[in-house]
Amino acid sequence: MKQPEERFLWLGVAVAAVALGVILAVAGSIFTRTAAVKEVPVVVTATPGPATGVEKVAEVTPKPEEKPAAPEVVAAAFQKGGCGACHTIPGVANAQGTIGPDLSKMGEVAQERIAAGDYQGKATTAEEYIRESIVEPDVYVAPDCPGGPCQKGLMPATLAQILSSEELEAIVGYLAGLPKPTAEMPAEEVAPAGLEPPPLTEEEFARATQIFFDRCAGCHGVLRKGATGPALTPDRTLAKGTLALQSIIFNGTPRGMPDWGKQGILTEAETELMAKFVQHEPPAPPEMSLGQMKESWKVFVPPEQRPTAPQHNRNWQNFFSVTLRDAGQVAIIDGDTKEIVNIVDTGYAVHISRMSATGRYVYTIGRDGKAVLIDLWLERPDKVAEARACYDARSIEVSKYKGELGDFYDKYAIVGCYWPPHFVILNGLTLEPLKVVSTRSYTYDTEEYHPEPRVASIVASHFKPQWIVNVKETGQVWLVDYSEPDNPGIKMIEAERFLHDGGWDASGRYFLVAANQRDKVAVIDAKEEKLIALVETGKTPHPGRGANFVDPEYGPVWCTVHLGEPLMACIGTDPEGHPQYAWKVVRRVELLGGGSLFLKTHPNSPWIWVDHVLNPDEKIQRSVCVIAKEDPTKTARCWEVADYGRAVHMEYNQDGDEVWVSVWGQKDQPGKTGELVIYDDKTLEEKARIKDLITPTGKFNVYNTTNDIY
Ligand code: DHE
Repeated sequence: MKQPEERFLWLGVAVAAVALGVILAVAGSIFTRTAAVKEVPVVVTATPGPATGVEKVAEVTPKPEEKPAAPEVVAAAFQKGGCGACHTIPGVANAQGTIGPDLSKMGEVAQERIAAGDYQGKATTAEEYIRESIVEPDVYVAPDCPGGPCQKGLMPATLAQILSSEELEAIVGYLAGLPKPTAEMPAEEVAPAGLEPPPLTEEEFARATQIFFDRCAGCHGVLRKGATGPALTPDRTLAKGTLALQSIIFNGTPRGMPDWGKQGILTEAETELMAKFVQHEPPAPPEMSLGQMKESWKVFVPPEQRPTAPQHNRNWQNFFSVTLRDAGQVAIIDGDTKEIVNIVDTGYAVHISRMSATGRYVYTIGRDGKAVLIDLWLERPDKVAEARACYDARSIEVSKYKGELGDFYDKYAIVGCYWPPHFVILNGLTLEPLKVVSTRSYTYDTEEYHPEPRVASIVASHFKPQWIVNVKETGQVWLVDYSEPDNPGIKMIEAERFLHDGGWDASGRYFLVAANQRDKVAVIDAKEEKLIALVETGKTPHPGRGANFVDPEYGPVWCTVHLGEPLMACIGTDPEGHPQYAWKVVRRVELLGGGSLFLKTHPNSPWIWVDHVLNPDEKIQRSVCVIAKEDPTKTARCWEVADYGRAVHMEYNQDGDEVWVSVWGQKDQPGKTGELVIYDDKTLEEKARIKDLITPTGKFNVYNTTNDIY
């Protein structure tokens, strides 16, 4: 494992693009800072074109080219340097990077920077300043990268060796002219004709395929058509080139792409490998038949041999099922005593646990598509059955209807798959796979065929024997009638593309699901079986299951946090009592930072808790905040949960007076693999830590999960 310093230095190499910005980022903030501080003295416009309106007072070597470079030369230079991967550069196709500073006003900002007291370099003109920032990037580091302060070493010093002097001057000349672009460039980033992907050996290709599956497919899709993350097909990636792609993979983006290199999860060589891999056509993964699923099916304890009453005296309704992500296990923890009752082998990277309608059984689903059934009534709770329903999955749910149409408690389960794109109905007590249904279909809006519409969240309706199945890429919500599993009825509701996670409102009638890349939340009325609203909430909503509370001003609301901005947004959910607020964002609360994945509350709690898992700032990543229900206008308190890892996902105990937060560490760092921190929810004081767990992420209290309390 590389030391952080080493990795940090490397950034320089990988992030060709960032270079410009780190220094040049000087832009925005410098602009405001210096304007207030001192008068701008002198600057040069040695290159024709830049409409800076600033008087020429000096000339220094090297003398820039007199003639502005042709637009296609400028465009090709930016493309070769990969600048747009990290910077926003007006006029340059797809240059909307958010790793390095925004270069929209670079010419003006360079002049301001030179005039500022803290500038230590040799430049006296905008062109010299920009050239210096590329050739010697650490001479001056700009303070305001989009994800926080820019850092030394981020902008690679190697860019000058990669670019020819003509290309370097083309970039310098163009940036010096901003904010008024000096050349009209092609609107599209185009890969030069005949460009081939960088060669990979068979072994490298196989390795990259596996890494992509483990780390990237969740957001970009196995076929790389894009969803939570953008499409990564060669028509797009070839134009970006290895250097730019590698920089993004290494550094992440403030909109939620993890910084795989910086975190040390992928090595420098692996980020380069992945940058090359995504320029190739994606390999076609295998399909899976019901017969294959049945081959993987195992029953360890048949239903007739299971106890008819709990075989222990523990309060199993207050058990927690805790994902130990990188161990391929879940820990069953007694919420009363905080003892680990058992650690159960479940399969690769369990994503979520859901409880049976009676609460007795825990159903887990791993990224490897393996479903595991755990019986909490055994003397030592353990798995009683398992089956693999696909190669890649994120969701599992059970039948929860009991009423005049029948008693379906603990009868069926459903697994929602990412690959192959299908769902599978299983026997709820044995996990025998019963029926597989493909979700391949047509996008709801343009009615185009999509080869990989993945199943995201699934919830069980309380009104009918129905599951609400969210099909991500096609933007359809499927109401699947499970009363006859061999002949499931399906009602398709058009909603919005990129459906992801969601939860019920407090009444249990309305299901609210994030269409994350569309910045919206879709509201499904489970009783009337229709879409009743699409609500724009903010950049990339990510609610987990959301949080319900009664707002002092707006009545019952359901809230979500966002990946793309520091925001909790609450939607009115009471069309009868508060019709004027129903299905509108009525409350916006600014958070500590973006990158939030989850929020949680409980009817007995005075707080709403939020995390910031994917924020680029280490301190913010490991911080949680609480918002007071009686004054939900701001965060009431924020604090760091640990001095390592990321604070992720909160869960209440059965009584709603304790909150459990995971510290998500790294499997191979002893002492820092992860832990659970337990807080008194009234006082917010720490009560206990359950230490040395391997990468705990989600945790699910039996009572709260069974009863949809959040
Ligand atoms: Fe999740 C819920 C998909 C990354 C932890 N995650 C969900 C759900 C989906 C989903 C569809 C809703 C399930 C449901 O309710 O039926 N998650 C995805 C992804 O596609 C994504 C973005 C990328 C990937 O490759 O998986 C992703 N998720 C993560 C993580 O990185 C997390 C933090 C750790 C991990 O396990 O990889 C993570 N996701 C969770 C958790 C929930 C979840 C803890 C359940 C929240 C709840 O309270 O219900």
